[in-house]
Amino acid sequence: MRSAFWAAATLGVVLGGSSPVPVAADTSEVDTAHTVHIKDFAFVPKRLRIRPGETVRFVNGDDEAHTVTAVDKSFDSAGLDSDRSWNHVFAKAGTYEYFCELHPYMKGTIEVTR
Ligand SMILES: [Cu+2]
Repeated sequence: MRSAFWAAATLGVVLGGSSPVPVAADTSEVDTAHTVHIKDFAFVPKRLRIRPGETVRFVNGDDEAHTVTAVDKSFDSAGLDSDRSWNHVFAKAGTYEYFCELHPYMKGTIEVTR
């Protein structure tokens, strides 16, 4: 009886915990080589150079919410709470200027070159 109880309890923990599926998909599908950290009201690195088709992950390390918004509005993370991340695939070559809508002085550039 005890073992059955523990099996059920363990199963409950597994099912009740954070689902492992999105996490696994997250790490396998996302190219984590390119990360822009949002820290102390700045994008770090401020300028990042990548290849077409690569993904950039933006991670908000501040206690404040931020956005990652293209100047030309071609992409927008919407509000990104503390410790949240947002990924964007840059399919085409070009220079993408972006900023934070909540703090417009926060600016960054993604340079996509072949
Ligand atoms: Cu901001």
